[in-house]
Amino acid sequence: MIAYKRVALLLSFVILGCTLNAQKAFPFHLPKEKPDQPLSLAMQRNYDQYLAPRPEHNELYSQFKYTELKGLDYSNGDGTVSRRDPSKVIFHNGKYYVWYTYRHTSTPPQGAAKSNDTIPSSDWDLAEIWYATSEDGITWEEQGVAIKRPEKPQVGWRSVSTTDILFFKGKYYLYYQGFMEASGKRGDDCPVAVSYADSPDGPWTAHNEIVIPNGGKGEWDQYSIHDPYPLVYNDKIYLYYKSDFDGDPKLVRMQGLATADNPLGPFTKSPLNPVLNSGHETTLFPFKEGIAALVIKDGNEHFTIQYAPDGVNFSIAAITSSLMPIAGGPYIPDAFTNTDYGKGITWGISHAITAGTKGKQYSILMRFDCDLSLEIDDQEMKTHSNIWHYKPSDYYKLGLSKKQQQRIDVQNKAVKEK
Ligand code: AAL
Repeated sequence: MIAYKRVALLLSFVILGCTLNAQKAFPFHLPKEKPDQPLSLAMQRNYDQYLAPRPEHNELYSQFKYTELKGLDYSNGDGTVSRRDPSKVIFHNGKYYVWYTYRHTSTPPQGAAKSNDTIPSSDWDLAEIWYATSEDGITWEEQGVAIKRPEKPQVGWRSVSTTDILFFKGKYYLYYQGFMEASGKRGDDCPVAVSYADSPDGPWTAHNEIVIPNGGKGEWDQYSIHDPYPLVYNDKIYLYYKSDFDGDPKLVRMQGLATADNPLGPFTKSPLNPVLNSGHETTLFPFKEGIAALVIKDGNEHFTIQYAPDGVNFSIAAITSSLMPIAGGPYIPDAFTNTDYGKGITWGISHAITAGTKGKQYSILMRFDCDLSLEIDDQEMKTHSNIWHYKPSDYYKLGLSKKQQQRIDVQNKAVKEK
């Protein structure tokens, strides 16, 4: 009998041992590597999807800080001068260069119905591509026009906007949206055109041909090819772009990829397009062996930082808690070097389209700083919990609409009558 009890006791210890071992609790000190134990989906993701288990060590996590630019005049905010959709920043001959949509019109935007040859329909209608240079990235000297609107019926005769720069085999290329009618008349419909030059100061020669055509009938990008964004990657030009589609009733924005061996094309669109299911203006940069993307304001994955080891298949690599740069044009030292190990970014130029007041809409350029770089470790940019200290007034700014208040009144009435 005693022997039987001893065996039973021993057995129960063995079983207890096994279960305790199988169920050992997650350790207090967060393991740097994925621990070899059963993990919840969230904890598997924390090790498999993000570049480090803590944001502080995640090279693709960062705060964004903003600085007002000096040197650019906005005509006392009367809405007749606007600068928006900046390109990537390049460094040449001791100076930084940035290109952008420049609108100087007799009136602020008046909408498609009121637009004509001199009255703009939108903030990027009747626009040109201008550029500015800077010694420090904060004080900028406007140099003037780079791309004028070509004669009708050339692509872009109505407006040229939303440009980005490529340096390839000793030549400079500016890609831009070329409008053949006032934006908003049908949609924000346009293809992409390109101009080239031997120097970032021009003169620029228009290619006068569409290089990124709209998609075929019924395709996601049949109407708009926006925010052309070229990088040199895998010995090719990787040009990312945004399109607006669905429109049932609200537009969906996603991003696609087109690649080419020659900057003037032909470009081949990826059969997997769209390659980003969210975002608006395009902002991407080489990172490690792949491509990283700032995915802003639209879609299920808005306001995330994403990474594709192959430049095509993106996943969320970080979720940032601060205001991400809108239409960010970063300074990317290895944007055009065909690097096989991208170093990342620390600053750039972005825009705010909310600079004006009602009926006087205009946009301004601003500087953003961050630490999405393998070459610096700015832990101030890596903090995450302390920036949520909004004032009550910040919350109340996001107040309920009349319609929402009425719904709540109905709900309250229904609860009382139950
Ligand atoms: C921007 C960009 C494109 C659109 C319009 C001007 O945010 O996506 O450039 O056409 O809005």
